[in-house]
Amino acid sequence: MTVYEEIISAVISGDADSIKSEVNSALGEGSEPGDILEHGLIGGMSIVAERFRSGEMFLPEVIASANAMHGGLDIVKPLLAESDVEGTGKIIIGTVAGDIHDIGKKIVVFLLEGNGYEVIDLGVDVPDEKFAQAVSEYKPNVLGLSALLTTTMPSMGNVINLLHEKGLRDKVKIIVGGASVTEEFARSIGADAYAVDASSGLEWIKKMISRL
Ligand code: B1M
Repeated sequence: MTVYEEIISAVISGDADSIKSEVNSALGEGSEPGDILEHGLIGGMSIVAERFRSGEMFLPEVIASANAMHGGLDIVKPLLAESDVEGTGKIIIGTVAGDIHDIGKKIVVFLLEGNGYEVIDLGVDVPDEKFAQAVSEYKPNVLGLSALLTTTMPSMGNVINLLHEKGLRDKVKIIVGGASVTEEFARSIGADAYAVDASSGLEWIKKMISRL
C-alpha cells in the first residue's frame, strides 16, 4: 500500500493512533502536507461519506473516523500554514445555524490559512445575527457559509437577507459550500460564489479578493 492508502485505511477504520503515525511517516518520507491532506485525509473521509450514504457504515463509525481524521489535520495544519504563503485578505467562515458539520469547513480553513489568508472561524451552529455582527466588526473581504443539511441551507439565505437589511451586503463577497448546496441554490439566494470542494473554494476566494 502507498502511504496515502495507509492514511485512507486508518481514516476509514477510525484509528486515531495509526492516522497520526501514518501522517508522520508520510511527512518523514517527504510527502507534501497538501498532498497528505488531499490524497490521504480527504480521500479517506470521502470514502467514509460514500459508505455512510450507501448504508455500509453507521453513525458511530463515522464519528470515530471524523475524530480520528482531526488528529491528522492537527499535524498537517501548522505545516500548511508555513508553506507557500501568498494570499492577503480576511475571510470569516462558519457553519450555519442548526448545523454542526465542520469537517469540510475545517479543510477550507486549512487551505485558506495555508495560502496566507487571515481566517476567523466562527465555528458551527452559528446564529445568523452572529455572522452579521462579525461582518460589521471585522470587515472581511469574504464571508464563507457552510451547510450540509437540506434543513439548514435556508439559513444561508437568511444570513444574506440580514446583511442586506443591515446595509452590509455590498461590503463583503459571499461564498457558500457543503454537500447539499448546489450552484443553482447559491444563485437563488444571491451568493457571489459556490464551491463544490475546498480547492475550488480557495480558487474562488483568490479570484474574488483579487478583483476587489
Ligand atoms: Co451528518 N449528515 N448528520 N454527520 N453527515 C450528512 C450531511 C448526510 C448527507 C448523511 C446522509 O444521510 N446521507 C445527512 C444530510 C441529509 C440532508 O440533509 N440532505 C446527514 C444527517 C441527516 C445528519 C444528522 C441529522 C443525523 C442524525 O442525527 N440523525 C445529524 C445532524 C447534526 C446537525 O448538524 N444538527 C448528523 C450528524 C453527523 C455527525 C456529527 C455524526 C458527523 C459530523 C461530524 C463533524 O462534522 N464534526 C456527520 C457526518 C460526518 C456526515 C457525513 C457522513 C460526512 C460529512 C463530511 O464530513 N464529509 C455526511 C454524508 C455526506 O456528506 N455524503 C453527512 C467529508 C467532508 C470533507 O466533505 O463536508 O461535503 P464536506 O465538505 C467538502 C465540500 O462540501 C466543500 O469542501 C469540503 C472539502 O472538499 N465545502 C465547502 C464544505 N463547506 C464549504 C464551504 C465553502 C466552500 C466549500 O465555502 C465557505
